[in-house]
Amino acid sequence: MVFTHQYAPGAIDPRTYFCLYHSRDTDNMDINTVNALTYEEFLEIFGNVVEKCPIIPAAIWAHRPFKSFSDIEAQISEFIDSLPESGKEGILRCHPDLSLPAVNLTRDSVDEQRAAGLVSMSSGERALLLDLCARYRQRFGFPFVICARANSTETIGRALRDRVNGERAQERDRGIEEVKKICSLRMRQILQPTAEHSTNKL
Ligand code: 2AL
Repeated sequence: MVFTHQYAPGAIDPRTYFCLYHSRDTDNMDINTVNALTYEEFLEIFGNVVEKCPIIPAAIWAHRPFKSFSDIEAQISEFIDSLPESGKEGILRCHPDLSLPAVNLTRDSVDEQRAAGLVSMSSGERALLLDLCARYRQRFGFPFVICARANSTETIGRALRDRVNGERAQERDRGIEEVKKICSLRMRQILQPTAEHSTNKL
């Protein structure tokens, strides 16, 4: 099975396929198309809206027909909230550190980290960021997660310096809220793939 973060070289991004072949004029029209997708197609398109967690869209598939894209987001959010603490921490662990440039990142992560300006940091700034990320991971047992597209290198650095001294339960909750923001923006990327998905170069 092919998920959104595992394209073969040269293969068409399933989201591009989706928007090329289906109308996206209104939420309602789109949602009808989504509801008509097979399970495999749905997973291809939505499989990475939560980083490396295709089990989440696989689980909410049972709730079709969806009323809207917001409904899909709400179902995802509800599913995540229903997980025990270990499940929520597991979701956080599926996220890579903010470590661009790095190998083995999904295309979504690369785009997000690049959008936050992480690729243009000086080596000194990068070393500082990596050190803080390592300290955070060491303290909590899961990575520091923040919605990169909603931040800059400055705000990420500030949040890391603040959160690295936080409490575990609070950090788990903060991280999960950021996961939901990332998910929401990935959903929008699916609707408007021309915005950034046409330029997937570092
Ligand atoms: C990420 C990531 O890969 N994309 C994003 O917005 N945040 N990772 C992270 N550790 O926060």
